[in-house]
Formats: sequence, structure tokens, C-alpha cells
Amino acid sequence: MSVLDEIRQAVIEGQIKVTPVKVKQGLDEGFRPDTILNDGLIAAMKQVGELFEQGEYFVPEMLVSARAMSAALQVLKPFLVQQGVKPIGKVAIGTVKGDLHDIGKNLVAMMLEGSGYEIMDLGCDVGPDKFIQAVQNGASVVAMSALLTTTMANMKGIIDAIKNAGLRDKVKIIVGGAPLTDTYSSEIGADAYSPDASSAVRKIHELLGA
Ligand code: B1M
Repeated sequence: MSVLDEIRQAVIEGQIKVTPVKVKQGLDEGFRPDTILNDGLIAAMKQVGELFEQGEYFVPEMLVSARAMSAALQVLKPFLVQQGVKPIGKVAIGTVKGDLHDIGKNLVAMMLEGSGYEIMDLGCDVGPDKFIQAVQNGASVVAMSALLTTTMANMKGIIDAIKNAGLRDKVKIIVGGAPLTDTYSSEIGADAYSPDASSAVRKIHELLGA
């Protein structure tokens, strides 16, 4: 079993302590940082997403895998920067104004980071200004989360504010969260809706043609 197999296995099993150690071992054995990222960590997260979609993994398993991946990225990041590896795109993610639920949003952010995106995490209770600022600072995707039927209505206000600021054609907008639907996403003028973290990654890939 090569160290790349071991990295993949450690992420899939959600081994938070082992994964960074295996990444370090891969670097010591001379594997390029981008090989470890693409063939180790990202490949494993893709598999985790597939296991979730097949109903074999549930949110807790996905969460520990995402945490293992995040821990490993801390080790790998300086080497990727040194090597000049660029992120696929910048995603500004936040839970909308009035809403403090951030567990799902954090999971989506971790899966995206694990899939090669730079994340601008705006936190929760986020209004239009912060999203607009993020687009002005280079975000190519805005990802909004809402868990309350009362706060999902604020997503339209944010999309309208982005339009009014003349930035709508500079950014793709994706929405998610338990009370959301595809129909609602279309009604408020978002580009896509995603019901869970792994499909969020897939949809954003599609939106950016990545
Ligand atoms: Co709240 N809460 N909560 N809560 N809470 C719900 C959402 C609720 C359904 C519970 C219930 O009544 N059965 C209900 C909403 C009812 C409704 O609006 N229809 C509710 C309520 C009413 C409230 C308060 C109003 C309660 C009160 O104070 N009276 C209050 C509101 C506070 C506020 O936000 N202003 C409140 C508070 C809280 C806590 C602070 C205690 C805590 C949040 C802690 C935190 O997030 N840091 C909390 C929790 C934990 C929940 C439940 C139990 C769990 C939510 C969760 O984390 N799920 C929830 C009931 C439930 O869902 N069973 C509930 C796990 C998470 C991984 O899933 O967030 O759905 P989820 O994310 C998924 C997908 O939705 C999707 O991917 C994720 C991963 O697969 N997704 C995205 C999410 N965001 C996405 C963004 C994307 C793409 C996909 O971007 C593109």
C-alpha cells in the first residue's frame, strides 16, 4: 500500500490525527504537494461524497472526514503555496442575516476547501454588504445557507443587492439549507440549489466549468 493509498484511507475513515502524519510522510517520501492534494486528499473527499450520495455515509461520517482533510491541509498548504498551486476558485460562504445555524454551512465550506477551492467564510448572520464586499474582493461564487423558513427569504434581498451593485454577472450564486428547494432557488434568481455538501461541490464545479 503506497502512502497515497494510506492518505486516502485515512480521510475516508476520518482519522484526524493520522491524516496529517501521512501527508507529512508523503512529502518526506518526495511526492509533489499537488499530487498529494489531487490524488490523495481530493480523491478521498470525492469518494466520501459518493458514499454519502449512495446512503452509505451520513452527516457525522462526512463531518469527520472533512475535519481530517482540513487538518491535513494545514500541513500541506505552505508546500502548495511554495509550489504555486492555485485554487480552482474563490467561494464566499455565509449563513444569511438573522440565522445562526452554521454546522451545515461549515461542512459545505470544508468539503469545498477539500476539493481545491479558496474559502472566504463570512460566518453567520450575514447581510448583503459582506457578500458584496466579498465579490468585490474576488469571490467567483457566493454560497448562502439558511436553516429557518423566516431567514431563507433574506436570500432574495442579498441577490437583489448584488444585482443593484452591478456585480451579478461577476459571480455565480448557489443556495442551500434544509428549508430550500430547487423551485425556490429559481424564484429568487440563484444559479443553483444544492441539498447537501457533496452536491454543493459538484454543482459549483459545474457552474465554474471546473
Ligand atoms: Co435550530 N432550528 N433554531 N438551532 N436547529 C432547526 C433548523 C429546526 C428545524 C428545529 C425544529 O424546530 N425542528 C427549526 C427551524 C424551523 C423552521 O424554520 N422551519 C429551528 C429553530 C426554530 C430554531 C430557533 C428559532 C429556536 C428558538 O430559539 N426558538 C433558533 C433560531 C436561532 C437563529 O438562527 N436566529 C434556533 C437555534 C439553534 C441552535 C443555536 C440551538 C442550534 C444551532 C447551532 C449552530 O448551528 N451552531 C440549532 C440546531 C442545532 C438545530 C437543528 C437541531 C440541527 C441543525 C443542523 O446543524 N443540522 C435543526 C433541526 C434539524 O435540522 N434536525 C434546527 C445538521 C447539518 C449538517 O445539516 O444544517 O441542514 P444542515 O446542512 C446540510 C444541508 O442543509 C446542506 O448541506 C448540509 C450538509 O449536508 N446545506 C447547504 C446547508 N447549508 C448549505 C449551503 C449550501 C449548500 C448546501 O450552499 C450552497
